[in-house]
Amino acid sequence: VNQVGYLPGATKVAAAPAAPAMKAAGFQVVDARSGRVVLRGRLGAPALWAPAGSEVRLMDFSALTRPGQYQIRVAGLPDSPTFTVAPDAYAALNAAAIKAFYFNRASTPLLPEHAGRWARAAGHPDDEVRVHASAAGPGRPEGTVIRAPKGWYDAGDYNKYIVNSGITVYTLLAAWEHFPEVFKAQRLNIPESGNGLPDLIDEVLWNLEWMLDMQDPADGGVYHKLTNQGFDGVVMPADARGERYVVQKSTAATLDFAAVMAQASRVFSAFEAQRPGLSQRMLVAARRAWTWAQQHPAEIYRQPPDIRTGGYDDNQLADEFAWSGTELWLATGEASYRPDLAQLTISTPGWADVKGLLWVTLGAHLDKLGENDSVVVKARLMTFAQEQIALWQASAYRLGVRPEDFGWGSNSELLNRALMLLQAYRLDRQPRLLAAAQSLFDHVLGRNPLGQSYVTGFGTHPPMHPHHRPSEADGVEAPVPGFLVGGPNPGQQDQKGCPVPYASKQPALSYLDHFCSYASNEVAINWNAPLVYVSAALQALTPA
Ligand code: G3I
Ligand code: 9MR
Ligand code: CA
Repeated sequence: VNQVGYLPGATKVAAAPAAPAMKAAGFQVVDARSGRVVLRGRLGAPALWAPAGSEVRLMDFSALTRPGQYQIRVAGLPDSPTFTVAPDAYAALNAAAIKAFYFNRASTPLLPEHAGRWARAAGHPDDEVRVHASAAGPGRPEGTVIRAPKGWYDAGDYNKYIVNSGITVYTLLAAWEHFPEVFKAQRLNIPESGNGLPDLIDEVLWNLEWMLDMQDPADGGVYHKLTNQGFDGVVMPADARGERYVVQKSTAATLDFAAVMAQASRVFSAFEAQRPGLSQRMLVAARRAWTWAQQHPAEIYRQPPDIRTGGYDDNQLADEFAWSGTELWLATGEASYRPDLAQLTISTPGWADVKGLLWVTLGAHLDKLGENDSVVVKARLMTFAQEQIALWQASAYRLGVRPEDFGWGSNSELLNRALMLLQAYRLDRQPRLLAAAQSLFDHVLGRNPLGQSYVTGFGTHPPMHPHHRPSEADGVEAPVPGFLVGGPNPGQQDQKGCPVPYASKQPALSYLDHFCSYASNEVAINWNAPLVYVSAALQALTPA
């Protein structure tokens, strides 16, 4: 089951292993307190789910709508974890998923009044960052000292990368733009709470301020990353004191920057009173970045020999051009930025493939498009969703993912698919679009063959040992809460360095809740962002 729970009006599906000894034909939903049976149903026929290599039987208990605490009972199996049905089932999860970004802030102490058990000293002031040889230019020769404080640590490591900051900031601001009612009154207890901006916007601003400093004022190009030479040991941020560098201006980073600055200028135009001039400054930054990219269309990131941290290297840039062009077109109304929509395809977004994001933006701004463009946008989003629906219907787990869809960060792949299905649902309220998105969300919260919640601090069986340096080094037993871990990854690239083996080679079972497992159990900002989006969207869109 989804161990966090269900909204009363949601489609509710549980899964049981089709163990050969299990002869049960029916299941019961029992009230967890009284033990009373509140619903009976029939188990589906056993069916093979290829990603796990085993058979599963489904139970649909959508008829259960009364708020409460429940378990599912099937003769011959242990009772399911206790789960909740409640009208605010995802409110705490959504808040924690945003607060996780606060917990990954660079350049500031986390005070006990905001961070509780996870309070820590400041790390990485990033007020003395050196320009790496790969980034040297006439205005800023090698070794020039610049400032680029704030931002979020990318993941379980302490570096800051522009490429995946792009999709992260985009997704969080899209959540705000699409579902403001979820965030307006939300109190996250961060240092800025109560300052007149919504907390989500304050949190995103922490990273946007860093991003603005990553643009070379001389030419508008944007550094690919701000990093140490190698990954740190398992120490707290304050104890990680390696020299910091900005490395190579890249076309991908510059275009991702242009896209989110254009989007942010649109969002911050509503907050002119609180942050005078910021929206305009962002738009200027976006335009300058775009211009640099036109002049440097193929600056592919190549890791210099003395730099060994994350690459985020991507050599397909048509998607970055089209996405940033779309955001600038909408922000300025200038047709010169406009991509040729008819030529563009759609896919599940990820840090290296961002074309899905332009369809998300256009789908949310149909009012600004002409009739022909509107038709194209709706067709792309609906066709993509129908393909997902076909997979979902054919899947034994009611989960439209195939074995090959499990890779590094698979949980975010699932949630980004849900995000795309939700765009279709926003255009056309077909219940199955919502049900398919719910299924993908359920998977990361426990409706999976390992019975594993993949979000720290949530569910009855959450990750306890994520590859997150602060969680490992802080001496607190519970990891920092609200983080989505990468999830099952048959690549198992970390196996050599792990003292314990993975339980299985099957794609959906290739998960290890051990600190060693950076390939299945790390956290990352671009993985948490769709958790924020989807939990907010389900909360906002599910009929009562
Ligand atoms: O693009 C190919 C695809 O064509 C192929 O079919 C598929 C089959 O495995 O692989 C795809 O490439 C994968 C690539 O991600 C693109 O998604 C690689 O196998 C996979 O190893 C690679 O993983 C990336 C990983 O870094 C290693 O480079 C993850 O996406 C990325 O999220 C992760 O990011 C790291 C940062 O470098 C450092 N900070 C932590 C962060 C999270 O672990
Ligand atoms: O700890 C690193 C993690 O944050 C990265 O995502 C990962 C992939 O680039 O690499 C981890 O560092 C490992 C390195 O790549 C190989 N040696 C072991 C390191 C983990 O302790
Ligand atoms: Ca790309």
